Amino acid sequence: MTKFVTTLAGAAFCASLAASGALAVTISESFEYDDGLAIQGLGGGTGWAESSTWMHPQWTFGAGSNVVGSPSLTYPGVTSVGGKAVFSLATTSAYPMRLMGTSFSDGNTFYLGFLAQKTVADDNTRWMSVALLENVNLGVLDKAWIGSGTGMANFNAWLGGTTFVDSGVNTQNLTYILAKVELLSGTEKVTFWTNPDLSAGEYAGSAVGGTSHDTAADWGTIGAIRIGGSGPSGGRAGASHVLDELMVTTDSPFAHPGDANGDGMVNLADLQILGDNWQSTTANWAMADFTWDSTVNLADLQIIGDNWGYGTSPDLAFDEALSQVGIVIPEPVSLAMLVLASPLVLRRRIDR
Ligand SMILES: [Ca+2]
Ligand SMILES: [Ca+2]
Ligand SMILES: [Ca+2]
Repeated sequence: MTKFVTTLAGAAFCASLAASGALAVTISESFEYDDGLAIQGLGGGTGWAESSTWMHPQWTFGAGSNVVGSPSLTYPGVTSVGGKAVFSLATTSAYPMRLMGTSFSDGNTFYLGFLAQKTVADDNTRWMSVALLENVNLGVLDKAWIGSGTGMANFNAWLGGTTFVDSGVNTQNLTYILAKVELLSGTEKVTFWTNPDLSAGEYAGSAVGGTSHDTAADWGTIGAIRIGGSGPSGGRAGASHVLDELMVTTDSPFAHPGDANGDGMVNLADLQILGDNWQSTTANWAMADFTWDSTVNLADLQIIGDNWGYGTSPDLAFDEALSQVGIVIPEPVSLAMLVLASPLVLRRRIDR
Protein backbone atom coordinates (compact mmCIF):
# COMPACT_ATOMS: atom_id res chain seq x y z
CA MET A 1 0.00 0.00 0.00
CA THR A 2 1.23 3.42 -0.87
CA LYS A 3 1.51 5.81 2.01
CA PHE A 4 2.66 9.32 2.26
CA VAL A 5 3.11 11.30 5.40
CA THR A 6 4.03 14.75 6.45
CA THR A 7 6.46 15.80 9.09
CA LEU A 8 4.35 18.70 10.24
CA ALA A 9 2.62 18.48 13.60
CA GLY A 10 -0.30 20.16 15.28
CA ALA A 11 -4.11 20.42 15.15
CA ALA A 12 -6.63 18.55 13.10
CA PHE A 13 -6.51 18.34 9.37
CA CYS A 14 -9.38 19.98 7.62
CA ALA A 15 -10.69 20.11 4.10
CA SER A 16 -13.24 22.42 2.64
CA LEU A 17 -16.26 20.58 1.34
CA ALA A 18 -17.45 22.91 -1.35
CA ALA A 19 -21.08 22.64 -2.31
CA SER A 20 -22.16 23.91 -5.68
CA GLY A 21 -25.32 25.95 -5.61
CA ALA A 22 -25.28 27.01 -9.25
CA LEU A 23 -28.48 26.85 -11.25
CA ALA A 24 -28.37 23.83 -13.55
CA VAL A 25 -30.00 24.12 -16.94
CA THR A 26 -29.89 21.48 -19.66
CA ILE A 27 -31.58 21.82 -23.02
CA SER A 28 -31.21 18.84 -25.35
CA GLU A 29 -32.45 17.28 -28.55
CA SER A 30 -31.53 13.67 -29.29
CA PHE A 31 -34.00 13.23 -32.19
CA GLU A 32 -35.86 10.55 -30.36
CA TYR A 33 -38.58 10.29 -32.98
CA ASP A 34 -39.75 7.76 -35.54
CA ASP A 35 -37.61 7.38 -38.63
CA GLY A 36 -38.70 9.39 -41.60
CA LEU A 37 -40.53 12.16 -39.76
CA ALA A 38 -39.77 15.68 -40.90
CA ILE A 39 -37.85 17.50 -38.14
CA GLN A 40 -39.65 20.73 -38.85
CA GLY A 41 -42.71 20.60 -36.59
CA LEU A 42 -41.30 18.19 -34.00
CA GLY A 43 -41.20 19.26 -30.35
CA GLY A 44 -39.43 16.62 -28.27
CA GLY A 45 -36.23 16.75 -26.27
CA THR A 46 -35.84 18.54 -22.96
CA GLY A 47 -35.60 22.12 -21.79
CA TRP A 48 -37.17 23.86 -24.78
CA ALA A 49 -39.80 26.56 -24.43
CA GLU A 50 -43.28 25.18 -23.88
CA SER A 51 -45.06 24.39 -27.17
CA SER A 52 -41.89 25.24 -29.09
CA THR A 53 -41.19 23.04 -32.11
CA TRP A 54 -38.53 23.11 -34.79
CA MET A 55 -39.88 25.73 -37.15
CA HIS A 56 -39.17 28.58 -39.48
CA PRO A 57 -41.43 31.64 -39.42
CA GLN A 58 -41.53 31.89 -43.20
CA TRP A 59 -40.46 28.69 -44.90
CA THR A 60 -41.80 25.18 -44.99
CA PHE A 61 -38.81 23.13 -45.96
CA GLY A 62 -39.16 20.59 -48.76
CA ALA A 63 -40.26 17.06 -47.96
CA GLY A 64 -37.27 14.88 -47.24
CA SER A 65 -34.87 17.77 -46.71
CA ASN A 66 -34.88 17.40 -42.90
CA VAL A 67 -35.87 14.04 -41.52
CA VAL A 68 -35.19 11.77 -38.58
CA GLY A 69 -32.98 8.80 -39.42
CA SER A 70 -31.42 5.99 -37.42
CA PRO A 71 -29.13 5.08 -35.87
CA SER A 72 -28.10 7.80 -33.43
CA LEU A 73 -24.62 9.29 -33.77
CA THR A 74 -22.31 8.36 -30.91
CA TYR A 75 -19.29 9.80 -29.11
CA PRO A 76 -17.48 8.66 -25.93
CA GLY A 77 -18.95 10.35 -22.89
CA VAL A 78 -22.08 11.50 -24.70
CA THR A 79 -25.39 9.71 -24.07
CA SER A 80 -26.89 8.85 -27.44
CA VAL A 81 -30.55 8.01 -27.76
CA GLY A 82 -33.13 7.93 -30.52
CA GLY A 83 -32.14 8.71 -34.10
CA LYS A 84 -30.36 11.66 -35.66
CA ALA A 85 -31.18 14.61 -37.86
CA VAL A 86 -30.56 14.00 -41.56
CA PHE A 87 -30.34 17.11 -43.70
CA SER A 88 -30.47 16.23 -47.42
CA LEU A 89 -29.72 19.53 -49.05
CA ALA A 90 -28.83 18.48 -52.60
CA THR A 91 -31.71 20.48 -54.04
CA THR A 92 -33.18 22.56 -51.24
CA SER A 93 -32.38 24.33 -47.94
CA ALA A 94 -33.64 23.40 -44.47
CA TYR A 95 -32.81 25.32 -41.33
CA PRO A 96 -35.41 25.08 -38.60
CA MET A 97 -34.98 26.95 -35.33
CA ARG A 98 -36.37 26.56 -31.85
CA LEU A 99 -36.89 28.64 -28.71
CA MET A 100 -35.07 27.47 -25.58
CA GLY A 101 -36.84 27.31 -22.23
CA THR A 102 -34.09 29.46 -20.73
CA SER A 103 -32.41 32.46 -22.28
CA PHE A 104 -28.90 33.52 -21.46
CA SER A 105 -27.42 36.99 -21.05
CA ASP A 106 -24.55 38.81 -19.38
CA GLY A 107 -23.15 36.86 -16.45
CA ASN A 108 -24.29 33.45 -17.77
CA THR A 109 -21.98 30.66 -18.90
CA PHE A 110 -23.20 27.71 -20.93
CA TYR A 111 -21.84 24.90 -23.07
CA LEU A 112 -23.11 24.09 -26.56
CA GLY A 113 -22.35 20.58 -27.83
CA PHE A 114 -23.37 18.48 -30.81
CA LEU A 115 -22.22 15.77 -33.21
CA ALA A 116 -22.09 16.57 -36.90
CA GLN A 117 -20.72 15.28 -40.19
CA LYS A 118 -21.13 16.56 -43.70
CA THR A 119 -22.41 13.77 -45.96
CA VAL A 120 -21.57 15.31 -49.32
CA ALA A 121 -18.15 14.47 -50.76
CA ASP A 122 -17.38 18.05 -51.63
CA ASP A 123 -15.60 20.71 -49.59
CA ASN A 124 -17.00 23.47 -51.73
CA THR A 125 -20.49 23.48 -50.29
CA ARG A 126 -22.91 26.02 -48.96
CA TRP A 127 -23.13 26.64 -45.22
CA MET A 128 -24.29 24.40 -42.41
CA SER A 129 -24.39 25.41 -38.75
CA VAL A 130 -25.75 25.35 -35.28
CA ALA A 131 -26.50 29.00 -34.70
CA LEU A 132 -27.18 30.99 -31.54
CA LEU A 133 -30.09 33.38 -31.91
CA GLU A 134 -32.01 35.76 -29.68
CA ASN A 135 -35.40 34.42 -30.78
CA VAL A 136 -37.22 32.75 -33.67
CA ASN A 137 -38.81 35.82 -35.15
CA LEU A 138 -38.67 36.64 -38.81
CA GLY A 139 -35.52 38.49 -39.75
CA VAL A 140 -33.64 37.25 -36.69
CA LEU A 141 -29.89 37.41 -37.12
CA ASP A 142 -27.25 34.92 -35.95
CA LYS A 143 -25.29 36.05 -32.92
CA ALA A 144 -22.75 33.33 -33.65
CA TRP A 145 -22.58 29.93 -35.27
CA ILE A 146 -20.54 26.74 -35.30
CA GLY A 147 -20.38 24.57 -38.39
CA SER A 148 -18.97 25.58 -41.73
CA GLY A 149 -19.54 28.69 -43.75
CA THR A 150 -20.03 28.65 -47.49
CA GLY A 151 -16.90 27.28 -49.17
CA MET A 152 -15.28 26.21 -45.89
CA ALA A 153 -13.86 22.67 -45.77
CA ASN A 154 -13.36 22.56 -41.99
CA PHE A 155 -15.56 23.05 -38.98
CA ASN A 156 -15.40 26.69 -38.02
CA ALA A 157 -16.91 28.93 -35.45
CA TRP A 158 -18.08 32.39 -36.33
CA LEU A 159 -18.17 34.35 -33.11
CA GLY A 160 -19.60 37.61 -34.35
CA GLY A 161 -17.94 40.48 -36.17
CA THR A 162 -15.00 39.25 -38.20
CA THR A 163 -13.93 36.52 -35.75
CA PHE A 164 -13.70 33.07 -37.34
CA VAL A 165 -12.06 30.11 -35.61
CA ASP A 166 -10.89 27.26 -37.86
CA SER A 167 -10.85 23.91 -36.06
CA GLY A 168 -8.65 22.28 -38.69
CA VAL A 169 -11.05 19.31 -38.74
CA ASN A 170 -12.71 18.53 -42.05
CA THR A 171 -16.50 18.56 -41.89
CA GLN A 172 -16.62 15.17 -43.61
CA ASN A 173 -15.28 13.62 -40.39
CA LEU A 174 -17.83 12.80 -37.71
CA THR A 175 -16.91 15.31 -35.00
CA TYR A 176 -18.07 16.24 -31.54
CA ILE A 177 -18.12 20.00 -31.30
CA LEU A 178 -18.15 21.70 -27.95
CA ALA A 179 -18.13 25.39 -27.15
CA LYS A 180 -18.09 27.09 -23.78
CA VAL A 181 -19.78 30.44 -24.03
CA GLU A 182 -19.16 33.05 -21.37
CA LEU A 183 -21.52 35.97 -21.79
CA LEU A 184 -19.75 38.90 -20.22
CA SER A 185 -20.56 42.56 -19.83
CA GLY A 186 -19.09 43.79 -23.07
CA THR A 187 -17.83 41.25 -25.58
CA GLU A 188 -18.13 37.52 -25.07
CA LYS A 189 -15.57 34.77 -24.51
CA VAL A 190 -15.81 31.40 -26.26
CA THR A 191 -13.69 28.28 -25.80
CA PHE A 192 -13.94 25.80 -28.63
CA TRP A 193 -13.12 22.09 -28.70
CA THR A 194 -13.30 19.42 -31.38
CA ASN A 195 -13.45 15.81 -30.15
CA PRO A 196 -12.53 16.64 -26.54
CA ASP A 197 -11.78 13.93 -23.99
CA LEU A 198 -14.84 14.23 -21.77
CA SER A 199 -13.49 11.66 -19.30
CA ALA A 200 -10.90 14.24 -18.24
CA GLY A 201 -11.41 17.65 -16.73
CA GLU A 202 -11.89 20.87 -18.58
CA TYR A 203 -8.72 22.45 -19.82
CA ALA A 204 -8.36 25.22 -22.35
CA GLY A 205 -4.65 24.80 -23.05
CA SER A 206 -4.12 24.37 -26.76
CA ALA A 207 -2.04 21.22 -26.41
CA VAL A 208 -4.72 19.26 -24.62
CA GLY A 209 -7.98 21.01 -24.85
CA GLY A 210 -9.77 23.78 -26.58
CA THR A 211 -8.73 27.16 -27.75
CA SER A 212 -10.07 30.23 -26.06
CA HIS A 213 -11.20 33.33 -27.88
CA ASP A 214 -12.32 36.75 -26.89
CA THR A 215 -14.93 37.74 -29.39
CA ALA A 216 -15.19 41.22 -30.74
CA ALA A 217 -18.95 41.18 -30.38
CA ASP A 218 -21.55 41.77 -27.70
CA TRP A 219 -24.22 39.16 -28.41
CA GLY A 220 -26.85 40.38 -25.99
CA THR A 221 -29.43 37.68 -25.22
CA ILE A 222 -29.26 34.09 -26.51
CA GLY A 223 -32.68 32.44 -26.48
CA ALA A 224 -32.93 30.19 -29.52
CA ILE A 225 -31.02 27.66 -31.62
CA ARG A 226 -31.02 27.08 -35.36
CA ILE A 227 -29.84 23.89 -37.05
CA GLY A 228 -29.55 22.81 -40.68
CA GLY A 229 -28.05 24.45 -43.70
CA SER A 230 -28.29 25.68 -47.22
CA GLY A 231 -29.14 23.95 -50.48
CA PRO A 232 -27.05 24.47 -53.61
CA SER A 233 -26.45 27.94 -54.94
CA GLY A 234 -23.89 29.81 -57.01
CA GLY A 235 -22.18 26.65 -58.27
CA ARG A 236 -21.70 25.23 -54.77
CA ALA A 237 -23.24 21.99 -53.55
CA GLY A 238 -25.84 21.91 -50.80
CA ALA A 239 -24.43 21.23 -47.34
CA SER A 240 -26.03 17.81 -46.72
CA HIS A 241 -25.12 16.59 -43.26
CA VAL A 242 -26.17 14.67 -40.18
CA LEU A 243 -26.51 16.16 -36.69
CA ASP A 244 -27.26 14.66 -33.30
CA GLU A 245 -27.16 14.96 -29.51
CA LEU A 246 -27.54 18.70 -29.52
CA MET A 247 -27.33 20.16 -26.04
CA VAL A 248 -27.00 23.44 -24.22
CA THR A 249 -26.09 23.07 -20.58
CA THR A 250 -24.80 25.09 -17.68
CA ASP A 251 -23.08 21.98 -16.26
CA SER A 252 -19.63 21.32 -17.64
CA PRO A 253 -19.72 18.10 -19.71
CA PHE A 254 -16.12 17.45 -18.68
CA ALA A 255 -15.16 15.39 -15.65
CA HIS A 256 -15.60 17.28 -12.39
CA PRO A 257 -12.40 18.46 -10.66
CA GLY A 258 -11.08 15.58 -8.55
CA ASP A 259 -13.00 12.89 -10.45
CA ALA A 260 -10.09 10.81 -11.71
CA ASN A 261 -12.12 7.82 -12.82
CA GLY A 262 -14.83 9.88 -14.51
CA ASP A 263 -17.79 8.28 -12.75
CA GLY A 264 -19.39 11.57 -11.78
CA MET A 265 -18.38 11.32 -8.13
CA VAL A 266 -15.42 12.51 -6.09
CA ASN A 267 -14.90 9.90 -3.42
CA LEU A 268 -12.62 7.23 -2.02
CA ALA A 269 -11.97 5.63 -5.40
CA ASP A 270 -10.45 8.86 -6.69
CA LEU A 271 -8.41 9.34 -3.55
CA GLN A 272 -7.09 5.80 -3.90
CA ILE A 273 -6.02 6.57 -7.47
CA LEU A 274 -4.19 9.64 -6.20
CA GLY A 275 -2.46 7.58 -3.52
CA ASP A 276 -1.44 4.94 -6.05
CA ASN A 277 0.12 7.59 -8.29
CA TRP A 278 1.54 9.82 -5.59
CA GLN A 279 4.49 11.89 -6.85
CA SER A 280 4.28 10.47 -10.35
CA THR A 281 5.72 12.96 -12.83
CA THR A 282 4.18 11.30 -15.87
CA ALA A 283 0.57 11.39 -14.77
CA ASN A 284 -2.59 12.24 -16.62
CA TRP A 285 -6.11 13.00 -15.41
CA ALA A 286 -7.00 9.33 -14.95
CA MET A 287 -3.97 9.08 -12.62
CA ALA A 288 -5.20 12.01 -10.50
CA ASP A 289 -3.26 14.85 -12.08
CA PHE A 290 -5.99 17.47 -11.97
CA THR A 291 -3.74 20.46 -12.62
CA TRP A 292 -2.34 19.36 -16.01
CA ASP A 293 1.26 19.56 -14.86
CA SER A 294 1.87 15.77 -15.19
CA THR A 295 2.69 15.59 -11.49
CA VAL A 296 0.57 14.14 -8.68
CA ASN A 297 1.12 16.17 -5.56
CA LEU A 298 -0.57 18.24 -2.89
CA ALA A 299 -2.16 20.56 -5.41
CA ASP A 300 -4.11 17.58 -6.73
CA LEU A 301 -4.93 16.38 -3.23
CA GLN A 302 -6.25 19.85 -2.49
CA ILE A 303 -8.61 19.57 -5.45
CA ILE A 304 -10.00 16.25 -4.20
CA GLY A 305 -10.47 17.76 -0.76
CA ASP A 306 -12.21 20.83 -2.16
CA ASN A 307 -14.60 18.65 -4.15
CA TRP A 308 -14.98 15.76 -1.71
CA GLY A 309 -18.43 14.19 -1.93
CA TYR A 310 -19.34 15.75 -5.28
CA GLY A 311 -22.08 13.70 -6.94
CA THR A 312 -22.47 11.37 -3.98
CA SER A 313 -23.02 11.17 -0.27
CA PRO A 314 -19.58 10.12 0.92
CA ASP A 315 -19.41 7.25 3.37
CA LEU A 316 -16.36 8.80 4.96
CA ALA A 317 -15.33 12.23 6.00
CA PHE A 318 -12.32 13.36 3.99
CA ASP A 319 -9.87 13.03 6.86
CA GLU A 320 -11.13 9.47 7.50
CA ALA A 321 -10.76 8.66 3.83
CA LEU A 322 -7.21 9.96 3.87
CA SER A 323 -6.23 7.56 6.60
CA GLN A 324 -8.07 4.68 4.92
CA VAL A 325 -5.94 4.98 1.79
CA GLY A 326 -2.82 5.43 3.86
CA ILE A 327 -2.50 9.18 3.77
CA VAL A 328 -1.36 10.34 7.18
CA ILE A 329 -1.30 14.03 7.91
CA PRO A 330 -0.38 14.86 11.51
CA GLU A 331 -1.85 18.00 12.91
CA PRO A 332 -2.16 20.92 12.93
CA VAL A 333 -2.02 21.11 9.22
CA SER A 334 -4.60 22.57 6.95
CA LEU A 335 -4.49 21.42 3.39
CA ALA A 336 -3.84 24.98 2.27
CA MET A 337 -0.76 25.03 4.49
CA LEU A 338 0.39 21.75 3.04
CA VAL A 339 0.12 23.01 -0.50
CA LEU A 340 2.27 25.99 0.35
CA ALA A 341 4.85 23.83 2.09
CA SER A 342 4.62 20.70 -0.05
CA PRO A 343 8.13 20.35 -1.51
CA LEU A 344 9.68 20.38 1.92
CA VAL A 345 7.27 18.56 4.13
CA LEU A 346 6.22 15.51 2.18
CA ARG A 347 8.02 12.29 1.77
CA ARG A 348 6.84 9.04 0.39
CA ARG A 349 6.90 5.68 2.06
CA ILE A 350 6.02 2.35 0.49
CA ASP A 351 4.75 -0.37 2.80
CA ARG A 352 3.98 -3.81 1.41
CA1 LIG B 1 -29.75 10.74 -31.12
CA1 LIG C 1 -14.79 9.41 -9.31
CA1 LIG D 1 -0.90 17.91 -10.81
